[in-house]
Amino acid sequence: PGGTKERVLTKAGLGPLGVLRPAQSDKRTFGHLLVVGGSRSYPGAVVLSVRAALRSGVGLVTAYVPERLAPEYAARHPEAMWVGCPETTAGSMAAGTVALIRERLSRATALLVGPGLGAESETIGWVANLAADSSVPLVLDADALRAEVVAGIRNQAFVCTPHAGEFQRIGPRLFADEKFTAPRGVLVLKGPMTRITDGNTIYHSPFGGPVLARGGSGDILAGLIGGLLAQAPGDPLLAACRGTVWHGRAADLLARTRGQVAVELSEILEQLGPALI
Ligand code: NPW
Ligand code: AMP
Ligand code: MG
Repeated sequence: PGGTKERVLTKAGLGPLGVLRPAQSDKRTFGHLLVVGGSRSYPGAVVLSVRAALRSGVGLVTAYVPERLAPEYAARHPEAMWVGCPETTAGSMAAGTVALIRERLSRATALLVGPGLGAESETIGWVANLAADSSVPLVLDADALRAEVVAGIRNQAFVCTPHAGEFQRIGPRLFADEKFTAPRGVLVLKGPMTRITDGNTIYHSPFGGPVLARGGSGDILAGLIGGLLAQAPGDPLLAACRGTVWHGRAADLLARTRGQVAVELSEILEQLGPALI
């Protein structure tokens, strides 16, 4: 719309992320992120999101995944609390999952839904209900990026992180809705030049390059933004901008030190610490 301001994000956009944590703190000081994702078809994505969230500085991460996947995930990444959820015959999370999530929702500070979730109608149905009446701010990514989910969001703050295909699937018109005006809704439109907007200002991220053009990059970004939102639930724009800059700088460092080709995406996680310096 006319009058929209544009800004380029810089390293300064990371703010005080790299400074020491206050001495008088405990895990509750840094928020509690719930992550909902995973299916038999896409078992890896939610692990990448959770691992990124664990490195975001968040105090607690609880992940809701299909029950058959939970034991192995817990063995590999015991820092997160993995909750095994009932499955459909095709291996996505079934409707009974929503009751398990609601048990802990009142103690959570942000909710990330979507990585590896799958597209089964039963699963998308309860996800839409959860998004509609969530009491905490949301990050919607991947399979949760559907018109029926986004259209149902009511008053809570939220961040949507679509790539160009998911943006088209939701329908760009929905993003023109008034709910996408500050401070509630934030759109992170991912691509070679990721753009972020709260409806007032468009922020361009110059960070990250084609080393990110491989499966799983977006799942890591969603975990980071979710972890940052859980630490500052009142500011979805800050979480979206900081997460995008942090992710992009880590990718730039990875490409510089290890090249763009013979790398695995989880190596980005090792660069998140150096990316803050
Ligand atoms: P098509 O059909 O590919 O030509 P999807 P996804 C299009 C999980 N992952 N720019 C696409 O086009 C995710 O978390 C698991 C523009 C289709 O029309 C999700 O749960 C991984 N268009 C699931 O996979 C690693 C693009 O968008 C539409 C585009 C599916 O996610 C990989 C919808 O696309 C992945 O993250 C782009 N960059 N990309 C794992 N290790 O477990 C796709 N499209 O098929 O719903 O999108 O991103 O593959
Ligand atoms: P997804 O498709 O959900 O895995 O998200 C891909 C992530 O990688 C997003 O953060 C994109 O901005 C980023 N990405 C993919 N390709 C490029 C590229 N060529 N240059 C910069 N960033 C990219
Ligand atoms: Mg994705």
